[in-house]
Amino acid sequence: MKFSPLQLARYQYNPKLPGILRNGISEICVTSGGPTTSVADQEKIAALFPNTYGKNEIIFQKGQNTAPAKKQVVGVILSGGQAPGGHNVVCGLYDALKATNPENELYGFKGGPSGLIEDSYIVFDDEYINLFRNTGGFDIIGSGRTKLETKEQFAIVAEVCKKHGITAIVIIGGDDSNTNAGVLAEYMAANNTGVQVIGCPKTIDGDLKNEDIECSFGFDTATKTYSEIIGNIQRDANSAKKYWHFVKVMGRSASHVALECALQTQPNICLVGEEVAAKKMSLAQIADYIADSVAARAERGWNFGVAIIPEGIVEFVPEFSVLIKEINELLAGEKTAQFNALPSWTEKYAFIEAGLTKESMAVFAILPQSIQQQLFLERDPHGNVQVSLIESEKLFSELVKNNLAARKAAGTYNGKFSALHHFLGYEGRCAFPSNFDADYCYSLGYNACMLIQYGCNGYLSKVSNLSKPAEEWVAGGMPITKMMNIERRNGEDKPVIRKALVELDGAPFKYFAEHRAEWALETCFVYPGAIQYFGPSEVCDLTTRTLALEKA
Ligand code: FBP
Repeated sequence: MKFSPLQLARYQYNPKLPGILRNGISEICVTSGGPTTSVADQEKIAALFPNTYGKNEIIFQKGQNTAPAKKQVVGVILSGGQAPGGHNVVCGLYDALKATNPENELYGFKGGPSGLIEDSYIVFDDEYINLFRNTGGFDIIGSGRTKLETKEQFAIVAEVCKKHGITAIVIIGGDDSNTNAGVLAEYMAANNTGVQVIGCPKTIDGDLKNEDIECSFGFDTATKTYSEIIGNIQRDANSAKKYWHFVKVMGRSASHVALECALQTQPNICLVGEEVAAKKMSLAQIADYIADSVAARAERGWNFGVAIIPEGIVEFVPEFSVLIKEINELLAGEKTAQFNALPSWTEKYAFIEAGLTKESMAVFAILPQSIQQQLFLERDPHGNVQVSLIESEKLFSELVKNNLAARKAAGTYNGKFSALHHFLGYEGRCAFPSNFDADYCYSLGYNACMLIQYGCNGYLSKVSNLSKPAEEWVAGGMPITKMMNIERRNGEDKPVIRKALVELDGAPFKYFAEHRAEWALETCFVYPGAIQYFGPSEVCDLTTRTLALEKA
């Protein structure tokens, strides 16, 4: 294997732990933050989780470690999309286990939750773990999107644990995976398996956060990576002065990533899905809003600019959501085959026109043909439209182009509009973790081991006070049931961790809203540059603007 100089240098980096976890293991004791209740639907959640509901918050402090000195065999899985820092969660967990008792063992189940079901694993040792310290990716054991949610699956997991003498499982995942971790914890307790379950908050989307979890890991590095690229594009735009760049950034539903990138780079436009939904904006209104900026800048002779589009935007546009629902119904069951058998797009178009309501047809008609075809041709195995594949950056640039053509015809616009498109997603998910993510993730893993030592079950590893230097971070754990409420999923009431969307009365959005009119007209671009791993702390240890504003 060949290693880059940066990878070799990163192996030597010592992630910073919260001050409290820097004491020797024997000097970490527990204090209780008091009993907890779920954020909503308390009675229902309490009834569903009789063994794990209402437990105390855990906070670690300096003092005599009173945890029973029992040997631990722990299993770990990575679940869902990659996020920078996942390797460090595993490394922190491994190091804490070995520091507690060199006999402790860590099993890594391969390929995500399915590895646990299929009993596919490796047992970590120093040599293997050392290859992954402070590196991006999830390739240490791989990841997957299988959901652990049925009683049958839980029974298999309990069997696998029994077979290897596993005493605890750590699930590193997003809101869904940690919801399932909570349900699995309840199952393990109800069935007296003696297996504890601990979760760790992961996702670049940033939508697993609440009053306890200040941010999910990976968001920091991914948004810094995207912001570097957006900054570079902005500098190119400002140099060549001839293109409008439409940049779509990942974030399946919430717009945290887009908003954070906008706060870091100050583009001319950034759409925020949650605002679009709140204002019930139509596609035409959004296009008009962007075109206003293009036209105003053109009047100053600036036929260039940058617009950030969140990946999940179209689902927030009410008329578009209705259109998607109608298309899904139009092609339900055998009708897909009927549609596919039509020989030409003209005939397909007539079929669509006959099947959609007048309102949805009006929305469909203004879409560029490439998007229209995408909606009907690229479908998931259930026959549904694959919304995440819609090239919304192209959709909006095309709608803006048409809007500007109408303005030109009316004599109100006389600029030039030439658009380029980018999608920033996978580029950011496996980057070398920033110092923040390297430190935060290592701390989450180390802390998870402490929670296991102290017998916790159904807890999320919690490291907080993150806008302060790591020395001042607070370490502990929060019962997963505290973050739950009841939501309707696939026609059923389910206990789930509430997904955090962008809050329109939150400080990050408010800051953006106060400045965006100026950014839309002027050229206020900021060029953040690449993540720095070595150098002054004020450059290398910066947190996100979102966290800084939320905690200001
Ligand atoms: P998680 O919620 O599992 O962390 O993944 C989020 C994400 O990165 C989204 O931003 C993106 O839409 C999606 O994963 C892409 O998934 P896939 O890797 O399966 O293409």
